[in-house]
Amino acid sequence: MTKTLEGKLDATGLKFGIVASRYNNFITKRLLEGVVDGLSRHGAADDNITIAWVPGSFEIPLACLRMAETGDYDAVIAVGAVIRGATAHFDFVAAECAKGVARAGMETDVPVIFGVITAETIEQAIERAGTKLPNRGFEAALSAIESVNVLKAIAESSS
Ligand code: INI
Repeated sequence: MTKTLEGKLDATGLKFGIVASRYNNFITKRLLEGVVDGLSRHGAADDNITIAWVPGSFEIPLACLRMAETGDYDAVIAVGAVIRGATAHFDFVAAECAKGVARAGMETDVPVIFGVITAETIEQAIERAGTKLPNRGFEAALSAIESVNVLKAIAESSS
């Protein structure tokens, strides 16, 4: 018989760390609002949400790793905006941020979610912060909740 494991979108009692980048903060503030809204609307208590600010997306991975290593959080969510038009080193910042966020999760066994926008233009970044497109931060919050709960379901199903 087929067994299906899924993560419920229920954040009751869960604890979240958020690492947010100040660079392009006119975008990252919107993303952060989306994350907090997404967590709260699914049952997370304000007291269970901790935000750490870093200078830019390049600095996100280490802060995610440190937060995840504390063992205080069920999931960590990275929030940043890397915009190609704004930098000659877009590819380096974006790639190192993505690799580092993935690594922080794998090394700590804590879900670390990539709520970082990588956009070709400022207009595209604005769209992804919740104008034409859904707020990427809100989506990241849902990914965090689902990931925590599906990992719990996997652990509980093992015999
Ligand atoms: N950081 C970003 O988060 N987004 C960007 O678009 C960006 N640009 O354009 O350069 C950016 N650069 C800063 C970088 O993340 C580091 O903070 C900096 O290089 C110091 O290590």
